[in-house]
Amino acid sequence: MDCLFCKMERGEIPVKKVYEDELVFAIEDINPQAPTHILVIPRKHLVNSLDLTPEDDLLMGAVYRAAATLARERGIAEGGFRIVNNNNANAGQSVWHIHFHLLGGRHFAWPPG
Ligand code: DGP
Repeated sequence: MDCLFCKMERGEIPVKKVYEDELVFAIEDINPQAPTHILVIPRKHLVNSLDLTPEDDLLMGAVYRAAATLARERGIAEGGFRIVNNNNANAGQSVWHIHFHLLGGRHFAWPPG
């Protein structure tokens, strides 16, 4: 399949995985928006949250646990962090394989831009 994150998952595009388990892997974002900016990526190809079905409930738990593990490892857990999932055009989704941004190491405004 001609999908960037699927190619990374299969090892066809070399990328440093900073975390991986059976269900997800994580990489540093190429265009970081915060001192810590990691993408947690399900191995399964789903376009975005709209593709989730009940069989993905375990997968979503794995996503959030991986992000929390990485937040602790990177020392951003106590200070605060965000987990962001962009869905479709208005949200700015640019890669069409579901992924979750772990952002931390600075203050974030609310509401988001
Ligand atoms: P989104 O806009 O939510 O679809 O986020 C896609 C993110 O993927 C964006 O922050 C940049 C990142 N990205 C795109 N291409 C690559 C790549 O080749 N390597 C890495 N590490 N990140 C990428």
